[in-house]
Amino acid sequence: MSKLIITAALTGAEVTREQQPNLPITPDEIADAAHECFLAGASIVHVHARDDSGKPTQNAETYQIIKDRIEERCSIIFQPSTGGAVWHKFEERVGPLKTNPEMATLSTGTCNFGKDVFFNPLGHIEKFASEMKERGIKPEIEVFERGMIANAMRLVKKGLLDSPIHFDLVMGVPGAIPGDVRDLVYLVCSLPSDSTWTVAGIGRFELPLAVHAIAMGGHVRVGFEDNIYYAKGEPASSNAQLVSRIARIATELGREIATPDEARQILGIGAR
Ligand code: KMH
Ligand code: ZN
Repeated sequence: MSKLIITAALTGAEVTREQQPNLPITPDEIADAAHECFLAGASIVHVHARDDSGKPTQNAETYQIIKDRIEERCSIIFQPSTGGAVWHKFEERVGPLKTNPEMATLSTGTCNFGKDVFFNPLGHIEKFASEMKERGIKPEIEVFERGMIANAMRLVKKGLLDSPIHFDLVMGVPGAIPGDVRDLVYLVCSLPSDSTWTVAGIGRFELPLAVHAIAMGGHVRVGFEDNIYYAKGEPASSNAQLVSRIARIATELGREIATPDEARQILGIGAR
């Protein structure tokens, strides 16, 4: 089994300071949180930017500032979101790709997202994929439903995505695939055999799915984007607290933690 890649999803587009007082919002807060998570064992940081008022933004300059500040602090892999918020337009969502990150997310299908719809028609998906391919950015395919795996494989057939593919199985979003262990097994059994995968369990699904992924040879994403609690009714004190717990459990289970360079190697990202 390879070493474990832990991704810290620090901020997201949906969580507010009212819900989680320790949510990192400004570029310095995000960079400090990324550094803390790096020290706790994370090798990838998944980033959503916010503007000065705390509203989600896909502005390229804001992402560039965050990327620079993270790079000043540590070598963690910077993975901005192209998903943004459900109300961001396609033209806005490509913004962070202009920073030429090592990785970026790419959602390969439309799904319900709470009361909203996360809109990803095939034409948009192909444009994101070709932009990432041109810039040499490794996509992380965000899977909210089984059909999104099939759509990723269509991108491979069209020459817009290289194998092996790295997937993030986002599970437990209200309106999309649930977060039960049988759903995880179903998705993992549906992946091309040479894939790498991580799981992002939403809310109460975060911890049980993470533990199963560690045992199954997958990787793990945690952080305030997905879950703001450490335990039922107990808000987490920081993103790093959630990362530390995963590192501790993995170590107990005999799974070593990957450094950012080891994660680059596992994911086939050229060292820069
Ligand atoms: N905020 C969600 C609507 C991604 O980062 O690529 C989409 C999302 C996926 O978070
Ligand atoms: Zn995200």
